[in-house]
Amino acid sequence: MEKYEHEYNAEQIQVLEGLEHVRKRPGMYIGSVSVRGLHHLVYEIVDNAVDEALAGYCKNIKITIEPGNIICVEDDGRGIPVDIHPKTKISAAETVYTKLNAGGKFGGDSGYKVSGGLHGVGASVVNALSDWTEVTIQRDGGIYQMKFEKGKTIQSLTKIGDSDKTGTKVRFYADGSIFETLNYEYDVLENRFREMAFLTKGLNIEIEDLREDPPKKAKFLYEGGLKTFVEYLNKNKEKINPEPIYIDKEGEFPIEIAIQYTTSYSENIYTFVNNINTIEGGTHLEGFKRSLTKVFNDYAREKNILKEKDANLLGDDIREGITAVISVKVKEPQFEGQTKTKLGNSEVTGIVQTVVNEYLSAFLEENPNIAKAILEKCISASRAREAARKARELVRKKNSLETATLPGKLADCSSKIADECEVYIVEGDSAGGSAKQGRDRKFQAILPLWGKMLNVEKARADKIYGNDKLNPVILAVGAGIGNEFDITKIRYGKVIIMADADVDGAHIRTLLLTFFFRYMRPLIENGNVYLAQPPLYKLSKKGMEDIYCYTDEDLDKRFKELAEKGISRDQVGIQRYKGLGEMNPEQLWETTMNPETRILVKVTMDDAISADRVFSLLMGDEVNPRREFIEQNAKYVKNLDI
Ligand code: 1YM
Repeated sequence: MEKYEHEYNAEQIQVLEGLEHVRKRPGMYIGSVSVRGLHHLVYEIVDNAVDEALAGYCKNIKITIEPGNIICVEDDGRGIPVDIHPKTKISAAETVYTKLNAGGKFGGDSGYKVSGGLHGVGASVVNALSDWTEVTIQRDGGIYQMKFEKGKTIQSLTKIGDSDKTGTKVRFYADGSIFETLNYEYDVLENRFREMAFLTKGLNIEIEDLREDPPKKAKFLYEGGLKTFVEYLNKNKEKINPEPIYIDKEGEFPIEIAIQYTTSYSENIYTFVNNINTIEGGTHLEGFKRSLTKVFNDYAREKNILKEKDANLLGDDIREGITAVISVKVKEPQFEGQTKTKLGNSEVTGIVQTVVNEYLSAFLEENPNIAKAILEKCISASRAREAARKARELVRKKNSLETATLPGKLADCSSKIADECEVYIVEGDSAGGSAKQGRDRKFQAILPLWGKMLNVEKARADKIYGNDKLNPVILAVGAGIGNEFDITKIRYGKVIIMADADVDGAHIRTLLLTFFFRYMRPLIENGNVYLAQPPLYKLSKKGMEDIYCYTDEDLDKRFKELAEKGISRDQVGIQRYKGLGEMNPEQLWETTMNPETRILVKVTMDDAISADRVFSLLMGDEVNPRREFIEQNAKYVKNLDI
């Protein structure tokens, strides 16, 4: 017995060391300590509740952001087991919250719980990174509670009452000494929970933000699963098949797929493995693509839509205008790739392919009109691809004739080291002129654009290559477009859009961002795209250095500071900048281009799904949803962050 007592303590010490390591190296467990990592804490706890829903025991999950950035997650599942765990000699619930990797469900078959990578690292990591955590469990007729501070048990699991209900409630307050911010972003959480609800048919997820008065809240429950997801994604697009093609099959492993074609030119396929967005794709996507290409080609041949002399349609042609969501549940997923979001399990390809083959060929047979409409679009995509190839060759030939492959308007920098180089894409010739004179020509290049820009949302690739506004951008960046885009070839580490802070500027910014999003997406994903922030005001007074203000809040703050020094508003001259062109080269350098003093906003794409929706909404054909969006977001539009 003595010996056991000793081992028990050793175990406990090991537990503490495990969580201590989480606190020392949080990035290893949750990716980062930015707001992203903070949100990760919420996902970890909600994941446990969703697992309980997938196991068939939980119907409702509620997430509350309480005032002061406290998170509360509740579910109506079985409740985390409260019995004493034989190995650790503490309750199962306390073990889950204090032992690293215990979240992998030692209580029974682990089902589809994901191990490894950033996901599923479990409740103990949340506990370790929280100032305090409080867990309340209703189970076996009782209410049980335990409390922790910075991962250490303050109160072991204790019965505090009786109840005939079951469920788990977790409240935690993240540790402000670990995270850069404790401010949860409601919109980001709402998007993720909507996605989770789409992915888990029949699960009711509610979110409420009590930090605001009145509280923000949303409720997601989709009986249609991925079918509803695809309808949501295509809300602002014109559909070819009004009802999504829908596959839901429990075979060797669960496969759920929804497909809807639109008249747009982009391909939007989102894939998930165990509810995790596999951004880099993998074997499930591979199986899907192979099947799609084969089934459509076979059908087109059989029905003589493709004649004997015609070449097969390419995958790219068949996927033009497609919106699809693929979700598979795999027992032991292997995640590969740079961000560990690429499914590696090789057996998945063939299984997905077989399932899609069977459903899709049956669907085409039963819906000949839809099949015909989709194939017509594929064939015109194929023709456009051929035209694009010719356009591209023409551009290449022309460029090689001129020997220089760089656009004439580009004022290049002298350095050739991409990492230290920047290109400013500037609206208007006069601002371009100031920028050229004001820049540091060693590492800053200037590309002036003028006139009306092509809306890529309404154009195919063949129109892009020959376009006199976009072609200089493609050549300057130097890495191609679309499937041929090669991030290792970019000529500048920073691609900076510099446009006026007015409506026209916002328009050109959105057009360029749409172009980058649709045709050079890795450039955004890799964090190479920036927005320059020119000042809105200049304050000047004799004997005082000029002060530049970048926002209205900034202006108020500066006036307050001046007032403290006894300088009143009417003693200072205030100039409002309407456009970049109003600044002389020195001013433009000082305020907007000098790396020491400028403000750059990095364009990030946390969420390709919302970005796609926003772009098709801002740039597409449907007018009403666009008006709605602009009305709802008017105050944010100037800081459009996709
Ligand atoms: C608000 C967070 O954690 N719910 C939750 C967690 C568990 C169970 C039910 C559960 C699982 C099992 C059996 C099982 C967990 N249990 C464990 C462990 N909500 C939340 N609801 N009974 C209940 O998997 O066999 C880990 S999580 F390991 F203790 F079983």
